[in-house]
Amino acid sequence: MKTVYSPLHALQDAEAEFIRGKRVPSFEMPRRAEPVLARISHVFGDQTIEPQDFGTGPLVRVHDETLVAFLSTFWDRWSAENGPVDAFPNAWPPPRSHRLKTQRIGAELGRFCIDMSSPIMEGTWRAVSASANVALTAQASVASGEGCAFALCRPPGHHAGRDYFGGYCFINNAAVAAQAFRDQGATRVAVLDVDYHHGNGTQDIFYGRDDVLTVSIHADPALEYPYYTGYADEAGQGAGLGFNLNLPLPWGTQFDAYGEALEASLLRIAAFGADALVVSLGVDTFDGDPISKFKLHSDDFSKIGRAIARLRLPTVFIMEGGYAVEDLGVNVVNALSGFEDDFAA
Ligand code: OKP
Ligand code: ZN
Repeated sequence: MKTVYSPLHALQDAEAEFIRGKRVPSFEMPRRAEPVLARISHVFGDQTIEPQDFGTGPLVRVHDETLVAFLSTFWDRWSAENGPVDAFPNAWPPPRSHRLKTQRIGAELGRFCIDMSSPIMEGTWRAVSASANVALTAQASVASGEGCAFALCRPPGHHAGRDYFGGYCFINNAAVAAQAFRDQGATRVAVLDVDYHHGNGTQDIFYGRDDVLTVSIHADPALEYPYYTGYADEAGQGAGLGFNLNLPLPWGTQFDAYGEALEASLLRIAAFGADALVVSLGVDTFDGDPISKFKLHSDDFSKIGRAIARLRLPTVFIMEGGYAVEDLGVNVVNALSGFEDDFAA
């Protein structure tokens, strides 16, 4: 499988995030890419390609222009006022706020940023736009008949919504890729999110639409980030009603129950009649993941890949989460090679 990769991801290098009142080293770090790259070259040979530059056009197809403008210009304004310090919001608009325009960059940050795990630093925009270009390059390769491709995206994207960012995510790479398929003529596109955390941003972006089916298998949001969405009764709205499927699972979930949710997801996607598939590939469902509580083993990721291949759809895999850095290469590449084995067969 062809992998798209850009070393610019390393420019997003957060010193810290905040968990339960404590400032801790960020689990989402540049080092995450290394074992994945190493395992890819070991299993697939030297097949990584650099992304092309697609500019902001494809981003504003799924995000508000205000978010894209904010992210791309934030650092100059912030660092002029505060110096070169990682930017976290320290104020958020309360529900029902009506004065949303202020003259302070820090207050604007709270308008767009939903949490304290996603600081902006000098290189953030370059890393984030490279990540989106990685996704778009993989999508373009699949659209031109490649069958499948892997976008080794960092920072990840599935928590970024139409006009907000957070959860280590800034631009929703999976949504950008799905929309690119639509804009190039696909009638129906499915997004399958197997990251441990609910793909709230992807859900948000496509919630009112029936042309992009969003399916997410994740930990019960009553217990886990992103907390406020990801429940089973969120089915879409308006024209999009019936085109969002959430499959929350309890802490401790092993592959038996996980596999059943996966089968239900694949049935829904098959019934939808998708022309193309985008997989938000998080492997933080792994037993050894430091921030998660599912119990999948490394060989279970091969099973996930093989199951997805049965859809026989042109498929773009987009890297999302996974924080057990030592095992990340094996887990990610197991999913990809499981897919490839059964896709070709
Ligand atoms: C990103 B992805 C942990 C605090 C949560 C944000 C997690 C973002 C996960 N209790 N911090 O979906 O892997
Ligand atoms: Zn995750």
